[in-house]
Amino acid sequence: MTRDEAMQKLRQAKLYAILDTGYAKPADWPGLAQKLIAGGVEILQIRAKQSSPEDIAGWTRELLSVSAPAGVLLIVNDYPEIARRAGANGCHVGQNDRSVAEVRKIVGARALIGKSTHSLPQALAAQQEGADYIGFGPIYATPTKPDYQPIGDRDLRRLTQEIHIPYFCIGGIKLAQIADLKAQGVARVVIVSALLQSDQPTRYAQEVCRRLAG
Ligand code: TZP
Ligand code: MG
Repeated sequence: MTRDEAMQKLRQAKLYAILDTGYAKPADWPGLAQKLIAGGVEILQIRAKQSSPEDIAGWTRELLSVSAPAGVLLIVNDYPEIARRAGANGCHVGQNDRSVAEVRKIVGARALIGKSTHSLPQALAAQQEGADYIGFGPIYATPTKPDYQPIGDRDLRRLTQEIHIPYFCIGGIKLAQIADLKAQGVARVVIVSALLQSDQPTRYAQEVCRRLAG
């Protein structure tokens, strides 16, 4: 996929799901990815905080065989070298990881680089730094990142005005929050636990997309 194609997919995407070892075992990821993609997920991330780089590289290759034919972007959390070597569409880094410029040197010009941000100043800094997209949150309290203070929805209006790269709200987002987020101008969300713990991930994703579009 060219950079332009990846950027276009990124801009169009509304629902970004993370496959996280905290909620689903990697052996189940390919099947889960199929179901999420069927429900309208357009970006998938691999997030495996306790796993070895070798394992993560293997899972990345497996998932690419599901995501790529569907035209879905696959992003690797934390490991630009793996993203590069496995041919993933990009890498996602946090505030304590390497800078966007350093990650860019590893992943190359084509790959997307996402950055986690937890405040409006961090979001502005990530945009300035050259991130292709940002995650912004946790908006609401979440067991997936229990040590983070939720930031709430108060800055979302300003984010909409001041951030010109795609931004995805994240953290404690479930179906019930979509209307509130939409009312604040939010167009894109990342969901982890609500999708991975759903009995019907396809239906859940479809309903998130329907509410985001409606
Ligand atoms: N970054 C900010 S909040 C969060 C991450 C990775 C976790 C979101 O998970 P959930 O389960 O959708 O609340
Ligand atoms: Mg990280």
